[in-house]
Amino acid sequence: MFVGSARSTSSISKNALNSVWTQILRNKSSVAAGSLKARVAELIPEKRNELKEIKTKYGNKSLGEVTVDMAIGGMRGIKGLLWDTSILDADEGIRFRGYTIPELQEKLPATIEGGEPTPEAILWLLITGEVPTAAQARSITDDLSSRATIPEFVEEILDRCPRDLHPMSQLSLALNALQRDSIFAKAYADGINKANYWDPTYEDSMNVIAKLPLIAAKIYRNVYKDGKMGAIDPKADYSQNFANLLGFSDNQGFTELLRLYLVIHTDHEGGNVSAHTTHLVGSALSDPYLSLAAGLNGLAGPLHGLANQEVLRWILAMNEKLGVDHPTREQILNYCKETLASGRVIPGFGHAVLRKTDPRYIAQREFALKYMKDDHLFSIVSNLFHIVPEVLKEQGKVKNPYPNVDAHSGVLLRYYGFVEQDYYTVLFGVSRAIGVLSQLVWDRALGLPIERPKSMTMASIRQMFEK
Ligand code: HAX
Repeated sequence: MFVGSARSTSSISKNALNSVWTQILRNKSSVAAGSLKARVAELIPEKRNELKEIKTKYGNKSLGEVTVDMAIGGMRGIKGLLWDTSILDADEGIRFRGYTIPELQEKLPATIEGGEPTPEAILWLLITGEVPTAAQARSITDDLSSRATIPEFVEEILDRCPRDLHPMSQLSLALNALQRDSIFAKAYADGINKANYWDPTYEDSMNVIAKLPLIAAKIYRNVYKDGKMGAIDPKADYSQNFANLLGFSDNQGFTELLRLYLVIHTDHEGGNVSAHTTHLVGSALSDPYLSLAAGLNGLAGPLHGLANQEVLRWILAMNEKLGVDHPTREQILNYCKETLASGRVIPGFGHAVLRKTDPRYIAQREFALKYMKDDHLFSIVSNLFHIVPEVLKEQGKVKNPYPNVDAHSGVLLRYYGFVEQDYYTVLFGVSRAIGVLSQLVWDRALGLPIERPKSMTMASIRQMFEK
């Protein structure tokens, strides 16, 4: 019945598998053999067993000490979350289900020969841990296309938004409104058995991912263009459709950039603000629409995803101030120092976990070297790559002086005529949904509990140590 069932059912009981399958049928979901959903159903008993085994074997072992500094300092370094879709190493950077970005570029199916992998392919990988075949990736394209509609009232809400309401606020608003159609919320109200939570979570998550390009493009067209938007082309891939809806249908360079962009921004383990917030809100059994909207509100902060708009704004402000397109090394150095002296951060640099240049930055730099090496803004980004770390190191307090993902994306988008920087975090949000919702499906499949860490007062900390 399932693709690859002989391999993956060997270590799990047939009864467990049958029970998940029966639950799906009872739930009246239509699950095509070989589909992503069928594969998830097949993997669930295995993963539930694995978690049970980890709890039995290691449940009472310590993952590390928690110091007062860690508790006060934004919980930096505390290992307190289960997150399976990706993991971040301070020096090496991100691995998505075990794969680095260059490995993804080599292994995941692409739309064009030798081109960037597709978000559909990484969605399959993030959910199953398995590299999809081209046909499996294509099945995701088809599935997402078939789900890509938005209700008229959501369009109307967006049409009524003032143009100066930030695109991220509009995205959050639209997601909250779309929540009316949450299958999870309805199933919960109807008394769904907790063993089945993953099924409507999966359905909602796929619906959200499918609808996001429509919402995002509607926001873009309303705020910056004439409000009119094309339709989904069922033959085109997710990124091509998104590019079409935005109004960039003839811009193949932009579409290819979008594929890279949508893949590398999906996931960055569980502790970052957008991922952790989605997981936290989801842990209260808020449905995927509400959980993701909360996560995206966190992404909209300037120390997180909004940094991508801030970087370009900061670079353009430098050029304007100096009245040049090609600032000298000396001029850039002074501008960085002025930024720091005015009590602001240099956007796009630094990271809470990474201690080396972000591989997501490197992937974008390589894209720029391939397609736009003579662009004047790219040359500024290249200069900043060398100059900013010197300045930050000199300051002495920054733990990671190197560029992060947001230092590069703006100039790439701008090169292809996508110049509206206040919108850039929306693109990040569309991509981030793919990662955090993949994990949310597993949160529900594994029955992870409501999150509730312990907080302390200053008095209680004193009491602990001054007794
Ligand atoms: N410019 C100036 N100062 C910086 C800095 C930067 N780029 N990065 C860190 N610092 C400062 C911190 O503000 C902090 O100062 P105080 O002690 O005065 O509070 C000090 O250096 C130590 O900070 P840290 O431990 O090195 O860094 P944090 O883990 O506290 O913060 C941040 C990590 C990413 C928030 C930080 O590096 C920063 O503000 N960077 C600029 C904004 C940015 O690019 N954000 C995007 C990050 C990646 C991401 O999430 N993308 O979505």
